[in-house]
Amino acid sequence: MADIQSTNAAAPAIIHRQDYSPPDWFVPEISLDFTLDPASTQVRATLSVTRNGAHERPLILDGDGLSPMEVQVDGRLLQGGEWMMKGDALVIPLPGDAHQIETLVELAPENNSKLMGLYASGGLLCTQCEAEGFRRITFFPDRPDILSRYSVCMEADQTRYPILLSNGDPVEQGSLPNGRHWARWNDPFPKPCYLFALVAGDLSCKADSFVTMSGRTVRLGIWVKEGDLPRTDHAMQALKNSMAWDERVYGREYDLDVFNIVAVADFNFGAMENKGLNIFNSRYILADPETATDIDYDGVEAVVAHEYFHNWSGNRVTCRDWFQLSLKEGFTVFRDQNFSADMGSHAVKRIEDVRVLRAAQFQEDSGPLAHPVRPESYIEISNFYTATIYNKGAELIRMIALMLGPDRFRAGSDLYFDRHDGQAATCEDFVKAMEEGGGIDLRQFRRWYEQAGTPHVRATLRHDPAAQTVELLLEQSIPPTPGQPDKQPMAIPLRTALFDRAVGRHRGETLLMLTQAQQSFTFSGFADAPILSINRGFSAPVIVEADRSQTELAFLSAHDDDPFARYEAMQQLMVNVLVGRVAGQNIDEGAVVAAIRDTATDPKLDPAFIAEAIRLPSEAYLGDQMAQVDPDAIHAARDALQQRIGQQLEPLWRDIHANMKANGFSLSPAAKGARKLRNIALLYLVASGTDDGPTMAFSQFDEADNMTERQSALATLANNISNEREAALDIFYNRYRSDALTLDKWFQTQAFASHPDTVDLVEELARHPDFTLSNPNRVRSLFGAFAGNQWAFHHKSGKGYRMVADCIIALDKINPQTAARLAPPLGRWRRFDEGRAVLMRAELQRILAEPGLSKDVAEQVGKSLN
Ligand code: 0A1
Ligand code: ZN
Repeated sequence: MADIQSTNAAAPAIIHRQDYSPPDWFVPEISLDFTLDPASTQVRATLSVTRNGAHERPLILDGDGLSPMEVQVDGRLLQGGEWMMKGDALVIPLPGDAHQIETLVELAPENNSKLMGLYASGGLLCTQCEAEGFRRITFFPDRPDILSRYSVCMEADQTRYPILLSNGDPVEQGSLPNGRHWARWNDPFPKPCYLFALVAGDLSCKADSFVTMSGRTVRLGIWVKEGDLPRTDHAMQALKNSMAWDERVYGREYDLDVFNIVAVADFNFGAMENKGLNIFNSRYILADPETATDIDYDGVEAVVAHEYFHNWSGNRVTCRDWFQLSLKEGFTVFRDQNFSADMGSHAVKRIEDVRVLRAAQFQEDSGPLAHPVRPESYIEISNFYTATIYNKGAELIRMIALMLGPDRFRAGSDLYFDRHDGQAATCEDFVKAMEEGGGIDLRQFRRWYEQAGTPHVRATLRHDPAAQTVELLLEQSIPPTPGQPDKQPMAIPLRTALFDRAVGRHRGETLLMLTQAQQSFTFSGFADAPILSINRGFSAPVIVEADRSQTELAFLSAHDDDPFARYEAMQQLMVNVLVGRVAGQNIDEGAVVAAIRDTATDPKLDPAFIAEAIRLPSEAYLGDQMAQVDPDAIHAARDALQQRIGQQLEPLWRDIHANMKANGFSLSPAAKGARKLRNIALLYLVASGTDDGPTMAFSQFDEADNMTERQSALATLANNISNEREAALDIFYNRYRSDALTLDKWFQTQAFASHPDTVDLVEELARHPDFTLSNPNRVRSLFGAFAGNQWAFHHKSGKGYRMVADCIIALDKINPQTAARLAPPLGRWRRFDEGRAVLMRAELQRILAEPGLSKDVAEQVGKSLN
């Protein structure tokens, strides 16, 4: 494979954080004129530019695929030779310190399959500029530390595009000859160009209003296709709740007279926080009981909140450069997590968030793509919208909030927002504001931003009966990650309690700060050895290794008053049995079955919590606990245990399934919890192999008045070979084939199924007439779900690897961003046996040898091979 290097000879440029330098030119004002048309759109941009300090460097305007049709300076048309192209950038030498630059370019939005810049989606024209899409619309210094006031005029066909939206407030509109019309919008807040947006289309508005804490009325609009209007209620309620929450919890008020949201069908990510004009992937706006699961409803609420919260954490205070991305993303995820917890259950939300962190971020942190929360370098910034930047970033803020307590944390956030309002800031600015506003020294804590890798904490408890003391020895280690072989100790806050076996309680929780490689803490007054409950609430994003017997874990699973720790004890009980069995030990499942029975029958517990606690850990999580992942053995062990739990507690599952059936649909936390528990009961029943399992699942599928129960029954059926499986899949397809978001569930359920033929089924589905590479949601539903299905994807034939690699190669020609996001599962080859590792590497090498590969995919695949 020696010639691979030479086929990709031109090494792409690496951008380094240390190379940051302030801009040579500022752009305080920009006026944009769009003559919109899907085949040919003209963009005239007028920039007022000012020189930053004394230098003689020319003005350099970024472009991506643009060629200037005109360049003017101060009203004079420049001749060729008075400007030049350097790569994709436009270079204009300028004599004075302040000038007006005008450029004209032409775009073809209907040919823009990358979904970056101005593109067409389902009859709409819309934009996506973060991170570097604005340069695909017009020539501009495309970096987040250039803040400009925007005035935007759009002209378009009145019938095809009756609605014209942009950032800020609408100021004027009018008709034109030839069936065209125009509208002008002004945004009074200076913003970076990644927050620019426009939308043109035939849209209907769900309208509402919100009165802010200072008494201003804000007009709210959610813009969708007319037929989707009935599916916007939940998003609107979530928006109003978010606005009220940010006022109450952070003292932050909305600042424009209008707040608009638009739903689009083709979108690379979840949504985008453009100032005053959020653009959403429609899956995070549209929801009704017929088509959306409870998870979908929660996703809508969380993403609406996330984008809204960015108005302060991201827009009013933005990022100086893209290395600071977690400044806005980590903080905003932390804010949306707490909002969702306040709207529902704190315990369940924390469990869900930790599950996501472990599934996505811990895997990233232990593989070839590991990077710090504040990275040092990148090739393609789109690849850095990662679980580390978002979810680990949120955990860092959570630790700061824990160490400070609510009042001092609020003092810190107030200082941060007030000090940096209207600025492009850094992670360091945030940490300093927390230190000063909250009164804390975060010198050592800063390492969390610098060092990649998930810290391991070994906890050993030593009891001295004579002295009646216990010593807790804590040892931390951080594994090497790419470019960081040696690590310094981190400051790790661990909420800890010691339980008295006799009384089933602890004597008060303490927050231990582990700051050294090894540290010991002594507690007195313990005649008997207590049981350790540590990292309660998952207070730090670390892996704890504590030697606790199955008896001790069973004790915690019954008595721990911290719901996360209680859940964790249950999970660890199950992990011990499963990992032990995969390693060939015959470990008794009695403690697991008893703990599940006791938890499921405890009347004091919330059904939503019970559902989380009694679920077996995922196959992927089990793989993470092993030195080498054995997908087949893990699947077999987990499946067998699931069956035993199903059989041994069969009457309990039948009871729960009958008792948790609701009378009518509601979205209350209690109703959602009941559905969650009922679905787990069905899963165990079917897993037990009982004769009527498939018919019970089919009845639930058939009779459900909501998608949560219907899809869950379908997913349960999809795992096993049965006539009911085929019937339910057919019915589902025929019922929802015309609704893209719901049809995605049909693809996803099959791709994620624990079925022996999943690999072949996915291959067939990729040829299905409803499968398309041009819609990112559809691609993720099939190949994203499949690559997350450990047993199926790691089929030892290597067929799964080949299919995903084929998809990446084909998609890269259309949409590199979405293609690159499918690569990381192939990069985990070091975690598998030699046979699989060789096959995975071969696919990575095949991708890398592809001529004309995007830098998005080249970066992910290249790093994965190193
Ligand atoms: N800032 C958005 C995420 C986002 C990033 C890049 C995009 O381009 C395709 C789109 C969205 C957020 O955090 O929600
Ligand atoms: Zn965000």
